[in-house]
This record gives sequence, C-alpha cells and structure tokens, in this order.
Amino acid sequence: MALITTQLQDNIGTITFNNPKHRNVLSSAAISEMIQAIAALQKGKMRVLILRAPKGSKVWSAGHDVHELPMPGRDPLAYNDPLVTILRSIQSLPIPVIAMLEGSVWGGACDLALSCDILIGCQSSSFCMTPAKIGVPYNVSGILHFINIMGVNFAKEMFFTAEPLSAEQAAKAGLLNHLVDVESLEDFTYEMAAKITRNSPLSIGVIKEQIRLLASAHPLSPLTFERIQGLRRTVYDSKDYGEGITAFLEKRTPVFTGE
Ligand code: YZS
Repeated sequence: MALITTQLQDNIGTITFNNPKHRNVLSSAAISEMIQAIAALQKGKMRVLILRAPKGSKVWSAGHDVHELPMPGRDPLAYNDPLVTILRSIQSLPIPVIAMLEGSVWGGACDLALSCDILIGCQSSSFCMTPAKIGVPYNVSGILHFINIMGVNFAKEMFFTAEPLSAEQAAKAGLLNHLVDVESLEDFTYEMAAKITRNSPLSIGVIKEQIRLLASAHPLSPLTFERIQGLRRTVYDSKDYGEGITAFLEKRTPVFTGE
C-alpha cells in the first residue's frame, strides 16, 4: 500500500500522508515516495504544494521512524538521513509549500512542517519537539531552522520540556501563519493556494530562494562548526541515547543518567 497519495488539480499539488496505522511516520520508504511524488508533480506544472494528513487525523505525523535511528556511535541526523534530505528538498523547492496541519505533529515532523513556507493549523494541531525525550542531539541546521522561525525562548522551552505546544501557543510563538476552525481548514488552505497559483511563479520562486539563502546566512568558523559537531557527538555516543531508543522500542519511559 502506498504510504502517501498525491493529487494535482488547477496547478495545486497535494501530498497526503496515508499511513494511519503507524501515525504517518516519516520512514525512509515514505520519504522516498514523497521525493518521487514531488518530482512527478513538478513535471505536471504544479505551482504550489500542500502537505497534509487525511481529514479527521488525530496525528499529522509521528516524526522520524525511531526504528530507523542508528544505535549509539553514529550521527542520527546526518546530512544524508532521509528526513534531513526531504527537509532540504522542501526548503529548496522553487514553489511555495503549505503545511495544512490537522492533528499532532512530532519531532522531525515539526521540522518538516516548519520547512514548509506557510503553516495553517486548527484547534487539534499541536507540536512536540522530542529529541530530549529520546536523547537525540538535534542537528545544527535543524536548530537554526527553529530559531529563525520562532522566538529563541519559545524554541528552548519546546526542546527542553518536550511537551506539546498547543495550536494557540504555536500561533503566539510565530510557528503558525493561521489558526482556523477545523471545518474551514481545507477551504482556507486551498483558497490561499489558488491565490498563489495566480501570481508570478518566477517572482515567487526567486523570493523563496532569497529568503532561504538569507535566513541561513550565519557564517560559522570551521572551528565553531567542529565544536558543535563534537558536542553533538558526545550525545550520540552516550548510554543515554541508546537508552532513549531502547525505551521507545520497549514502550517504556527512559531512565536517563546523563552518561
Ligand atoms: O506497536 P505498533 O507496531 O502498532 O506501532 C505503533 C508505534 O510504535 C508506531 N509509531 C512509531 N514507530 C516508529 N517511530 C515513530 N516515531 C512512531 N510513532 C508511532 O505506530 C503505531 C501506533 O502508535 P501508538 O503509540 O499505538 O498510537 P497512539 O496511541 O495513537 O499514539 C500516537 C503518538 C503519536 C502520540 C505515539 O505513537 C507517539 O508518541 N509516537 C512517538 C512520537 C515521537 O516521539 N516522535 C518523534 C520521533 N523522533 C524524531 O522525529 C527525531 C529523531 S527527534 O526525536 O530528534 O525530534
């Protein structure tokens, strides 16, 4: 069974998650389907892409497939990790991507939603950043991504507590562009998409790329980058990281010792 479904109508492309059994987890298989779907939709003259879950979903996406996180000793969010790859491909797609958010959004799926250009949520949307629950050293581009979009202290609270941010809190933190009633979520999103399709695709594509390049223009010395990577390594080499993954797989609460 396909893990996503796609649609292209009036230059509006839609990718809908289709794995309710595993809460639309972002497995490498699902991501591979998404990458192929984006390429196919682009051939069909898509001018805007909507990323969504089926109507009525309680979970938009459960995030990275924890079964696919490596055991200690390897970077869990390295450059070529499928999740990190799809984030880059959404960010550099030369058309706007709208996240239509019904249900809870977890870990890497928050980063996927934030990688979209416009986020539209409803009362059931919530956002939980989970690395500290699993013991994951979040990646450098991912952290930058959060602090570029939301206030630094909101981001810190989200990462430190690993508690879900409600839709209202997310709107206040600047994470959601719009918070609408669940009944109008679809109409509101598709009306905005239709407006975008009537504007200049060349202008929009270049503005999106300019914003992406400017937002990531944070010069880091090689030494600073190596220091950050070294800090992350102490986390993914740790017993705690192994404990976080094992606890998830054994469906129990992890016991972290800081070692
Ligand atoms: O036991 P079965 O085979 O039925 O599978 C269960 C879950 O194990 C599976 N599942 C997942 N499998 C792998 N990775 C996941 N992230 C994941 N999430 C769920 O889906 C089946 C149904 O799950 P249930 O727990 O029974 O469903 P439910 O009671 O409705 O609860 C839904 C939620 C989403 C609340 C629950 O599944 C959950 O807490 N999932 C984990 C959410 C999470 O922590 N995701 C973040 C993963 N980490 C990352 O994205 C990054 C690496 S990081 O941590 O750095 O941000």
